[in-house]
Amino acid sequence: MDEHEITRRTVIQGGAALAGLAALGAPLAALAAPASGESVIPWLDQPAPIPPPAQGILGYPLVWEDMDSQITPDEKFFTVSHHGMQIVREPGWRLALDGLVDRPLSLSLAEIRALPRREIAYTLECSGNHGLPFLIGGIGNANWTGTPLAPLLRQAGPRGTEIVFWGSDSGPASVGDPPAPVVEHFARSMSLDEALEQDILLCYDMNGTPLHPAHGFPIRLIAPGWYGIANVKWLSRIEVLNTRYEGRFMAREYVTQRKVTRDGKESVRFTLVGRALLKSAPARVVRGDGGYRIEGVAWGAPIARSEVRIDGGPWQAASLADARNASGIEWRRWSLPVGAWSPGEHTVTSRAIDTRGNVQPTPEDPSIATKLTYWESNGQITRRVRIA
Ligand SMILES: Nc1nc2c(c(=O)[nH]1)N[C@H]1C(S)=C(S)[C@@H](COP(=O)(O)O)O[C@H]1N2
Ligand SMILES: [Mo]
Repeated sequence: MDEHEITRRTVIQGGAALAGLAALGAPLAALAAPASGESVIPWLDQPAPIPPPAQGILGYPLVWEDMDSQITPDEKFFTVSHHGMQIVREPGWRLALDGLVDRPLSLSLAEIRALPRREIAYTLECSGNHGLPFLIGGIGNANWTGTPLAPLLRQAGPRGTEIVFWGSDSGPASVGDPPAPVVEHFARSMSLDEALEQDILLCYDMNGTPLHPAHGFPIRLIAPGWYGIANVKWLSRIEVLNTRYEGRFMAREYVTQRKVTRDGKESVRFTLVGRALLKSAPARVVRGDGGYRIEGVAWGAPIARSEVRIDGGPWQAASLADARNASGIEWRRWSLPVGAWSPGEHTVTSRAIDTRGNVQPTPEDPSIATKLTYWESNGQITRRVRIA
C-alpha cells in the first residue's frame, strides 16, 4: 500500500472526517438510491486496469454503478495528481499574490477563511476522462466553499493580462535546447478577464470539511465551468504576467490536436484544454419491481434535454432532475424507465442537448473523429449490459 493510500484512508477514517461525511448533501428525492428489492446490474464493459505509469497519478476513479447521490462522497471522489499527493503544513503557509501588481498580497489560511464565503456545487471532470481505456471515472460533483478570487485580484491591482496559478508540487521536466535537467512546478494560467469571473474561488472546504490533502489542502482553485486541470491544488502563488504562460500543463500537455484539411492541405490544429464541454453518460442500470431503469448524468453546459437510445434504436427523452444552478456547472441526473427488457445483451447510449440546441457529438462527428489526442473526449458514450 503506498503512502498516498495510507494517508487518505487514515484521514477519512478520522472522526472529524466521518462527521463531515454524514453531513453531505441529501440525494435528489426523484433519483434516490435503489430501494430495498432493487439491484444494480454492472456494465459488461468495465475500464481497463490502471497501467503502472498512471497508477501514481490517478486515484479513486468513480465507479459508475455506485452513483446514488447528487454529491459524490469525498472518499469516492477521484484524484489526479501529476507529481503525487502533497502534504502542505498549515503553520507558516501563505498564499502570495504578486508579480505585476500595484499591491502584492500575502495571506494565511485564517485570513482567507475570514473573507466573504461562497459555496458552489460544481462537477469537476478530468479532460482525459473517456479518452483512455482505463479512464472513465475521472469525474465527481462536490460542494466547494471558499472566497471569491476577483475582489482579491482587484485589491492587488493587476498591471498584466495573464494570471498564473502555481501549485506547490513539482517534478523533473524535459525542457531546454540543448536539454537541461530542471524541475518545473505545476502551474496553469488564465487571462485576467477569465480569472475575474465571479464563480472562481480560493477553495478551502469540500463537502463541508477542510480539503483533504489529496484534493489540495490548504487552498485550491475552483474554476466552475472549466475542465479539472484548471483547478490548481496546493495553491502557493498567484502571479500576474504581461505575456502568455506556456508551461507543461498549458502548452505541452493538455493540448488537443486535431487533423484539419483546408483547400486540400493537411495540417494540425492545436487548442488548449479549457472550458468543460457538453457531455452525458449512462451511470447504471437498476432492476426494480416494475422493471428496469437507466440512470445517468449530463453536464458541461446548461442542459435542456437528455436522451437515451437502446440497441441503436430511437432516441427517448429521459426525465431530468431539477437544475440547482442554471449555468450548468453541476451535473444533472436523469433517468429512463425501460419496463420489460428482453433477456440478452443490450447497448445503452446517451446524449445531452444544451439550452442553445447543441447536441453532444457522436463518435463520428469531426470534432471527435479528427482528434489525435485523448483530451476533451466528450463524444456520446455507449455501455453494454446483459439482462438475465
Ligand atoms: N497542483 C496541482 N493541481 C492539480 C493537478 C496536479 O497534478 N497538481 N491535477 C489537475 C487535474 S489534471 C485534475 S483532473 C484535477 C483533479 O482534482 P482532484 O484530484 O481534486 O479530483 O486537479 C487539477 N489540479
Ligand atoms: Mo485532469
